[in-house]
Amino acid sequence: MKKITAIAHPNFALIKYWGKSNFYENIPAMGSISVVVDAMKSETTVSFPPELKKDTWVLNKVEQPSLGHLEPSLQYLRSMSPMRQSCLIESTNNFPTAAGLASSASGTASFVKAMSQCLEIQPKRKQMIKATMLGSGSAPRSLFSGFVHLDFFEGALDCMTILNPEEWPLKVIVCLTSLERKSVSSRDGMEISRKTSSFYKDWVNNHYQDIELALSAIASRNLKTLGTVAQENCLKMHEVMKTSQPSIDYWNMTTHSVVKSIETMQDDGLDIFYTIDAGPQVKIICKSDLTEEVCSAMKKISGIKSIIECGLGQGARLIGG
Ligand code: 2P0
Repeated sequence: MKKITAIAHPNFALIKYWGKSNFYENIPAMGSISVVVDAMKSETTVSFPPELKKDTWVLNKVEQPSLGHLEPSLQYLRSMSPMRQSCLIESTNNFPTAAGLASSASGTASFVKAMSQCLEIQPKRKQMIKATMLGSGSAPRSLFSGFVHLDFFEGALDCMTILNPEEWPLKVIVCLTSLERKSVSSRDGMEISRKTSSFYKDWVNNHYQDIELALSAIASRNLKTLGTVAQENCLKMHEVMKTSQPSIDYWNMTTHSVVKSIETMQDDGLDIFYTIDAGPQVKIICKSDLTEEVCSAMKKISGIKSIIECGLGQGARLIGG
């Protein structure tokens, strides 16, 4: 029986996507820029056991009630192949699921990579982007390595590496402040914000400026400028969330303490910055020579559950046979 395994890493947005232009095709309303991290990963194995009666998804050893967000990706990939046998999808994450750590991005990217191979199709780059995006709007970014830009140029969608990990080997220190699943999914939250936040229009209209500034900061390896624009972009997104009705607030007390501690270090002249996604975890970006100092400061904050030190990682790929 054919069995194919792929891995993909989560990616954390520096310039974020929050809101869709097309809910049904899951098309983001704006571009985004992210970093793929190496120490965290999703691994997905796809096979077609002859006795299997229906498509089945087992996540972290627990059978799921449905294929969930993987279903639209699977349907799209199947439309390119004559194979119709029921598939078994077995995924694991080596980090907490649905807790604001981009497990849906790495999970979907590893699934699409493995399933394409299993179906013996060779999707083109844009088809891979579409297949992943149908599962999760941030998943195309996990197909690529290092700094990644998910771009909308004149309505056309593209996704690419801007810098490979070795070209600017920054560190990402992930501070886990809760291991629980988030109470509002990104998908629901984005729709609530699009429909109700009075800041949403400005958020979308001014987004391109942040993208441009971040792209030039990355091209010139300017951490200070990248940090300023990324941190502001993050705070704008959380403002859009908070001004939604009902208000969405993913931060907990420890998130606030971590942010305060980072701001103190910034005031002391440390060239570091943070970003926070749809969850309470804080990701700190810095050069490698500051990793130890930042980690030891974070370890002193009560409420932190664990700290994951990451470098920049590679895009989704097949492993083994
Ligand atoms: C991002 N996030 O750009 C933003 C920042 C969270 C906050 O993309 O609805 O799991 O499946 O497309 O991709 C997380 O949302 O949501 C996300 P769907 P996804 O990384």
